[in-house]
Amino acid sequence: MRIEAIELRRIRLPYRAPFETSGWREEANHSVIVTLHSEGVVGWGEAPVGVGPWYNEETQSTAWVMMREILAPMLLGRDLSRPEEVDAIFTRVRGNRMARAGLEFAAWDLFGRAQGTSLSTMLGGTRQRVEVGVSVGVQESIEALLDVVAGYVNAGYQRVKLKIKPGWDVEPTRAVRERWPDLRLQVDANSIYTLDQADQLARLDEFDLLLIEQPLAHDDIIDHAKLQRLLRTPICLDESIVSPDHARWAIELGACGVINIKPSRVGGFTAARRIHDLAQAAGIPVWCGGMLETGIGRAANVGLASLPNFSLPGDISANDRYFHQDIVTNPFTLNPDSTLSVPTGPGSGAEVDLERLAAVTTDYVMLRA
Ligand code: OSB
Ligand code: MG
Repeated sequence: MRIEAIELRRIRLPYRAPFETSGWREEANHSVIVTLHSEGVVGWGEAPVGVGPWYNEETQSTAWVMMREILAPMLLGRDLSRPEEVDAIFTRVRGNRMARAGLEFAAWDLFGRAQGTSLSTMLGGTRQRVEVGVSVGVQESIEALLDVVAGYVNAGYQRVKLKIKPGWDVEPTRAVRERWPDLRLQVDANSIYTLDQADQLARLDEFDLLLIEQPLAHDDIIDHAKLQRLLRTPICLDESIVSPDHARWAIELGACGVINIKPSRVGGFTAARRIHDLAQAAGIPVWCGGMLETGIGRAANVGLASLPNFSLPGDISANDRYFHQDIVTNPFTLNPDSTLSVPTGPGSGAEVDLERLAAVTTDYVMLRA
């Protein structure tokens, strides 16, 4: 399929409530939305970057410039025969994986829509439903946290992740565990601790957590391997795993027992599937993380999570957990068994609400071959 034109949109889509991690706060989704055009078909993608470089090095502005000046021109006019070719075309680009992923997703979606095949089928998915949970940000008080968690548990979420940081770790986790003794519970530190705080992290061992996500530095693997030897709870790496090689290194060093795969963090589905496969071969379970995506990125994540080694619930909540009004007309709703149904329509299955998209667009460019 020859890439004839690419549209890029910066958007600002407000969240229902601000989302706070150990290191930053998000008020709205600030992704770059991609539309590829070929032979009368369109493919959609999302680069789920934020305002500042707090999660990784990318921001909405860096992704915008990279996509517009470097990445989109590398695709324009190319006649692709498979979506995997996009990953190969971008291998000489250093970093900027979310910007790359936005375009790579759109290529998968384009091929899926052109061929009438779902993303799940294209990737080798084996599930019709994927288990999901909800990621709960840092709250003002333990009382407020218990109210928020109760809301999600009552809505049917059977797995909860708590954001933690020094001063907001053992006690909130204890409070949630005491109130819901059987809830599948995990925590995420977003790189805020150092190895000399291992004793504090080991105090979380008593709460029967599924995993402790990214306690140490965003680019560390070595100290995580040391920390894992001091904890009973499996460490799950998020930020540190930016490529299949990083996943292999982490597994070889014993730096984690679980991997969170975010296709956007690793440059797209081709890399995400490789990480899935090599983790599976090593007996390491994976789950699909989230970046508070719009319905476009969310549908893509659900497709990916249908692969067999996604054996833990993903951070892929129903659209209404994030937005009053998303930019798609077919939002996911939570099934009673804490799952989302995998789309069966062509491509990601997301149906974009063009009017709503226009209303939240802050910058727009159309690039032609
Ligand atoms: O570390 O998993 C993370 C959101 C933004 C950036 C990083 C993370 C998160 C989440 C939310 O935890 C996951 C989601 O519901 O999309
Ligand atoms: Mg995380």
